[in-house]
Amino acid sequence: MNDPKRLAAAAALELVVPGMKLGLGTGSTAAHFVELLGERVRAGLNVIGVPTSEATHRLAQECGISLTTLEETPELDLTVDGADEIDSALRLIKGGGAALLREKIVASASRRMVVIADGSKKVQTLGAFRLPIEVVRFGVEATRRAIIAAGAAVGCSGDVSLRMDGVGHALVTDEGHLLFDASFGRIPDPEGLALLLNAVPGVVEHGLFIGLADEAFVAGEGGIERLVR
Ligand code: ABF
Repeated sequence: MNDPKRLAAAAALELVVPGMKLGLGTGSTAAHFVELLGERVRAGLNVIGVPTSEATHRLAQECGISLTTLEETPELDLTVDGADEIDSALRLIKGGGAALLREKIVASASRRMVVIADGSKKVQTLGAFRLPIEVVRFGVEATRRAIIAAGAAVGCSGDVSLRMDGVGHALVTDEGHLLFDASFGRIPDPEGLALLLNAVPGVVEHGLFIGLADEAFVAGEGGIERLVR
């Protein structure tokens, strides 16, 4: 096992104890965690999980992990999830996997959130990765313009475009919404941008995760780096 994403996932797995109620993340790094957790479950580990996407739901079922919902289990012990960017304050950009809404709800319902990633995700300043923003279908062009204005108010400008699926249609999220990706470039004031985006009618959620991640396991050439907020 020398895949950095799998190494990071294995490090997070050490935090799991019997009886835990887990949030199961989305993306390729989180998939490693789900697979490794499944091996422990098949060896007798007793945990339950809330998946953050339909894709993770399917994978967790295949791995034999007992699943629940936030309706049945509204308080989780630990969420393990990936990220697209991580800065030194453990602020994240997430949503490359189109699962940011459920991911943020599950992370917010968890006592602890641990991020797992390869070294390429660490950045000085968020924003090289296009910021995903989940929006309702109604009034989508008006919402796009309001998002552009919100970015401009905190010094962020750039293309804001609908995410397409593989066959030329606008991608539809698990919750039935659309996604914009905003090429804002460097985001000098993530908190300010998050507040303004939260106030845009039509925006359901965005990929700035601020104050949610408690720690991160980042796998690089030198091994696993543990970051704590
Ligand atoms: C998911 O994992 C997404 O929010 C994020 O975009 C993605 C990272 O993907 P990967 O682990 O495949 O690099 O949590």
